[in-house]
Amino acid sequence: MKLYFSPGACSLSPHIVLRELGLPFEAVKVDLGSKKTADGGDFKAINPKGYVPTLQLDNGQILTEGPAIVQYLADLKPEAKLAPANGSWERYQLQEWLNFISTEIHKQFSPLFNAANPDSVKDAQKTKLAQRFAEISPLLEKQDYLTGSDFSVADAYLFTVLGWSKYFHIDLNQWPGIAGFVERVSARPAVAAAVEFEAQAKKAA
Ligand SMILES: N[C@@H](CCC(=O)N[C@@H](CS)C(=O)NCC(=O)O)C(=O)O
Repeated sequence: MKLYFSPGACSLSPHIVLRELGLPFEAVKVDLGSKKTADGGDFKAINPKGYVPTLQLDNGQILTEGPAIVQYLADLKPEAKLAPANGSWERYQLQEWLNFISTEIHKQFSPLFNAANPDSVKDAQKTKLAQRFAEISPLLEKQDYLTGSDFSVADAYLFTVLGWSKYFHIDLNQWPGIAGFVERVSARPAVAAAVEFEAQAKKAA
């Protein structure tokens, strides 16, 4: 399997999941500006949408969209319990979290990355994000992870997007549940390995 990624982008979520599962994979760095892969290939020929994460299976099939990719990966190794069984109520609750993170957090960060947006737009986005963080923080004070006591693919995704707060001077310590969550997830060996790998990949740019 190949995971097309960009250091620190939302592709960190499936990267963490691959390492948590101990699955063999090749990480292929993508330059999101030029849409070139590290070996100079045309990334848009692989994913015409031009964004990461993108997963390429050994048979050549391509899967895009982070929430779909992490569920596909978790289902390759159900015994690792990174996602509940398909069709179960708990699986729908996991999907509820993945959709929430995608639409209410991930895509609310996106305007902050666009230098062309005025401060008024960015401030409004920060207010929305703060509201979401305030909503989920109490839950994460009561339990270690989003779905309970066990780490799931939703936690990999939430951890990934929370990591962008540092670029925009959003101090996560305002929300003790969130701050504790980030500390817990950072301490997981697979997560630390993924983060370190991407830091090195960024330096090698
Ligand atoms: N809907 C996609 C969005 C992925 C996405 O936003 N990827 C960003 C990095 S976090 C990207 O590659 N942006 C470059 C671009 O859109 O040109 C998903 O959820 O996987």
